[in-house]
Amino acid sequence: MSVERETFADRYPEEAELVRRSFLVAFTALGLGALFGIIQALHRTNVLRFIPSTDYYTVLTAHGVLLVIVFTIFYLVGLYQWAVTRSLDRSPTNINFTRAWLTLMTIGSVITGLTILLGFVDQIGISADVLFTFYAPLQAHPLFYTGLVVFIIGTWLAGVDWFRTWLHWKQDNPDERIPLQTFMVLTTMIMWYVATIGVAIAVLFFLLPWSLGLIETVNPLLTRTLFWFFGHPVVYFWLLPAYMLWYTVLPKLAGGRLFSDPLARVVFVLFVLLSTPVGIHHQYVDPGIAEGFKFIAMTNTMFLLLPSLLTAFTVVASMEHGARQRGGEGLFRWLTALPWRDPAFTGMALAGLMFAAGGFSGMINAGMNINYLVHNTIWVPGHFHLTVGTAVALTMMAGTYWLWPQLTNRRLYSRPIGLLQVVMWFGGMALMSNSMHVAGLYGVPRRTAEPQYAGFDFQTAFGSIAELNVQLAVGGTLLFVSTLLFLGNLALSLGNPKVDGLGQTLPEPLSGPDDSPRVLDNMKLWAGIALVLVLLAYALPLGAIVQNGGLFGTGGDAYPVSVLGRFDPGVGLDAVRELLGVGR
Ligand code: HEM
Ligand SMILES: [Cu+2]
Repeated sequence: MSVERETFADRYPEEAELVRRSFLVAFTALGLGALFGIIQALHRTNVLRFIPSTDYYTVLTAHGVLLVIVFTIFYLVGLYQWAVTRSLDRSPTNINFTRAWLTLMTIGSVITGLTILLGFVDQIGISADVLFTFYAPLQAHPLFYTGLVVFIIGTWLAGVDWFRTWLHWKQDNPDERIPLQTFMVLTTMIMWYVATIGVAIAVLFFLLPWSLGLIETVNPLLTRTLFWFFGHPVVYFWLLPAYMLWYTVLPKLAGGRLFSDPLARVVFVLFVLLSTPVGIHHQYVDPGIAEGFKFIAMTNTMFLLLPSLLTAFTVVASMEHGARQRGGEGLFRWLTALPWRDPAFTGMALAGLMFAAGGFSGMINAGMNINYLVHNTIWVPGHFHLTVGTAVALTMMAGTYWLWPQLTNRRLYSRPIGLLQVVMWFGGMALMSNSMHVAGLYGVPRRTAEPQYAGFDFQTAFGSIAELNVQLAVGGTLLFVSTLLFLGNLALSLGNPKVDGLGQTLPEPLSGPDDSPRVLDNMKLWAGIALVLVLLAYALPLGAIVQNGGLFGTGGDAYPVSVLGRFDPGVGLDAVRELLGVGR
């Protein structure tokens, strides 16, 4: 077999096995998550109800956690393991270490997942209906947080593994630039280390001790803020593997080469710097954080448009280059020269298109004042089903169509089914997310089994809420069927015979790494600046939160259990007097 046609599985059989294993966990989570997705889509639209509404939060928590923690992150570690090994052309320094972190991550996910699912069985008394944002005052069983800790430690060790492999490579290649894919992996992990500081503190020092009963109360605003410190950058943790596929694989699928390697590096560095000091933009309506800090978060957020616009430019330019290599001509006619029958290409291209739409609704979310219009409405899930639910998830599925043969030496079972699958996802999501956005504008809430509020009318400009519900249900169903097609196609591929020569190489960029300034490869510098920016954005608000509410909150009875027992008319009267400036 010629080296050209050698697959990843031929060259690195053990690593390929580990990548397959992480994909297996990812796709199991995807299947389960999609099942819960369709259940809640049909339930909240009243189309089909077979769970009691009291179980809705168990379903919603499982849906969120399985999809945005387990599916995306297991796919990421599989993809990144492939990318580091491939681009450095080198095995991990110690593959048992690689096995160990993957095992840790798996154990953590199983513990967390089971803790959530046990919520369906009331008799056991274990549950974690805390949604994927899991901040106080919602409280889960300690096993939920324990699983999360184990999982996160696993991801940290994955980063250690990749940095270590890179450092060894560097000793052997002191003068070479970091290969692009490895560069992407390392920058993503720096961002991840910075981001997870927040969630690690929240879980280890507050939520876990609290659910174990070691401390009595927590400061909800503090744990919320620490969560969103992590909760925004985590969206880039989902997104960056998709970016890696767009930058390094999509141009090849289009028949060309990446337009600019230096630009890709700049984009990843920008995410390291800009992704963390923005989390407060999820807290515009939280009392207890000064407006000024919210404003700073908003400004920082708007800067994040830059790397995404750069990406749109580079990726489209690379596609156009590919199309012209294939004989495409004209101002727009080159579009027809692209390989639209290839599910890997079409899936990624459609995912990118949806990402643009998601970017627009994201701008609305980020605007401090206009956010009030959509906050906590179903608009918000409408937005992130375009971004993580399509730009990321669909790119990962499409990428798998290309990667799978190289990990298994087996051809894909059916390319036409793959094509149908990605188009169906696009269509289903167009319907579901459109209806969510519109319903959100009418004030339909998210995260509830009973959004209809009997006796209350939602006013619509045209059409009706019933119509939007049908859209949501049909869209959700298409998505579910699409997931089944994806999983079925992969499962059937395993029945194909092994063949030789399925290997694919990735072409060099038009403008290569040597055109980029060396300072871009200085990981320590970027990590340092990122930390300084985080301090600037967070030191003061966190200080104020702790000063006002205490590290562990102000007390255990924040919720009036009975209005009558508590209400002291004297206090209210005093306040009014003070306002009016009249003495007693
Ligand atoms: C089969 C496809 C899917 C369907 C039918 C579906 C449906 C839904 C619906 C209807 C909601 C809103 C529930 C509510 O607020 O009451 C929701 C929430 C959510 N979905 Fe999906 N979804 C699907 C796929 C995905 C994917 C691929 C992802 C991410 C990779 C995702 C991530 C989420 C998250 C994070 C939430 C919010 C959970 C929360 O509010 O705590 N979904 N989904
Ligand atoms: Cu955000």
